[in-house]
Amino acid sequence: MSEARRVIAGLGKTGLSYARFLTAKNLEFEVLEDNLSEEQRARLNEVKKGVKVSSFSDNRLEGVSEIYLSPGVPKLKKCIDQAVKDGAQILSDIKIFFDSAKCPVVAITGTNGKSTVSELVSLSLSYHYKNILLAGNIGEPVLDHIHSNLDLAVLELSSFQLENLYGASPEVAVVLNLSPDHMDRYDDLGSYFSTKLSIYDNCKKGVINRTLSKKIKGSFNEVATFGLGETAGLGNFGTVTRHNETFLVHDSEVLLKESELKIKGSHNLENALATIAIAWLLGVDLVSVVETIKDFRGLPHRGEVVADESGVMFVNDSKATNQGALLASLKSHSKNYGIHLILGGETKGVSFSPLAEKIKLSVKSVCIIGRNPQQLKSELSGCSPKSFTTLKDAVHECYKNSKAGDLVLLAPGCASTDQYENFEERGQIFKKAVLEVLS
Ligand code: UMA
Ligand code: ADP
Repeated sequence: MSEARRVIAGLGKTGLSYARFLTAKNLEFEVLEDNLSEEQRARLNEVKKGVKVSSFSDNRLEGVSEIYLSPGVPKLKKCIDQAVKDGAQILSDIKIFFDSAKCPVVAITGTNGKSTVSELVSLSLSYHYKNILLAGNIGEPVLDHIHSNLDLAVLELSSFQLENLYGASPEVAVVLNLSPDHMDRYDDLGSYFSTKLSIYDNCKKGVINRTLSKKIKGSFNEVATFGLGETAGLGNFGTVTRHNETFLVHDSEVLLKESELKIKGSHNLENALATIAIAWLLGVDLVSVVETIKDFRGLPHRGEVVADESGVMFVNDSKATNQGALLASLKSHSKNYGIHLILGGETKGVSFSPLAEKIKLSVKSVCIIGRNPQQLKSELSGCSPKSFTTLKDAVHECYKNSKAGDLVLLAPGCASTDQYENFEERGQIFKKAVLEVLS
């Protein structure tokens, strides 16, 4: 009998983790990759020599029985879709992980705040669980940890990863929030939102953002809710403001003051509340969780203060890769600063027209970056934007126009992949440019 024909679709981080996984099992495979770089070939060779690599268009996938899909490769891509119709099975790293996990899994999704909450959950539960895995969309492929002896897995899951979950059952699941993103992948907002919400389909315990409760139809063994504003009842986490001080509360019990948090902005209050709600559903004593949240300084490239010189502040929010994150960033800074905003990049099929008025009211000036500035220039024409080919030039322009009390803010509202390897590279280039203008 001939051996099953397996292909790995996409040779990024996930693809290489599939290669390691299959090689460890002594199974043969081929790779589909449209942009094979020398580095990718070398990294594949380190795992296994002589593997056949072809582009998606060159390969008709005849007789393929298993497709190990990377999240960035849509399963509706023509050759994949045809192979599935011909009987191939799609496998995903996240599903394989769920099927073999012996520990509880906390699954975290949402348009924004996933990495922040995933990091906070794994940090704050470390007093209670010895071996915690933090992996998934945060940048760590899950398959590399499949044989680890884990007490808890915290998985950040993108909508792309949720597309192929097929009945996986997290102990606790949360959709932090929903706003437009990835319209280059989904037919409409409804399909993007329902993919995100599918995280609740088979979960045991659900953490629910109260503003989304009408959209959520799952039945759970246990539920906790979170959101800004007053709330009552066990398992409900919210905020109360008295005499200009905001408190994070569980039912009527005060947990901490907003001023005790190092991460700023109302979006981070929501992130803190979601983290505490997850910990509560896991039955963990909340005191150490709250202490960890108070100490947390935030992840790099998320509202990161780069410099505060001669009264002008520079903030790197390169991870604000969609409009929801851009708005959160503006909201947390516009009361206290005159903002010079740098935005732009890969718009992922989302129009900026609905944001034009809000941006205009929140900022002093707008600089557009990115390979194709025309769309943004026209949709944001009311904000009189200037466009720049390099981020460095945009930083120079913003600084030139700043005075004490102003803020130069990189919050692109777009993906970085039109000009950079990833959001980290864009953030590093911003930080370098800031140091240059200040030197
Ligand atoms: N490729 C093709 N043809 C295609 C599409 C892709 O050949 O039609 C190839 C690319 O040339 C590339 C490879 O596929 O070599 C990339 O695969 P991938 O996009 O799935 O990327 P990975 O490196 O495997 O990273 C993925 C996630 N990327 C995406 O979902 C786009 C990473 O999330 C994640 O950290 C990693 O798996 C580990 O789980 C990044 C991301 O941008 C941070 N996520 C999106 C987001 O957060 O908005 C969803
Ligand atoms: P994700 O992993 O979902 O991209 P991150 O925690 O990396 O989320 O944050 C990305 C950006 O989203 C941040 O730079 C910030 O501007 C914004 N953000 C973080 N948390 C929230 C939230 N709860 N609601 C809206 N925006 C948020």
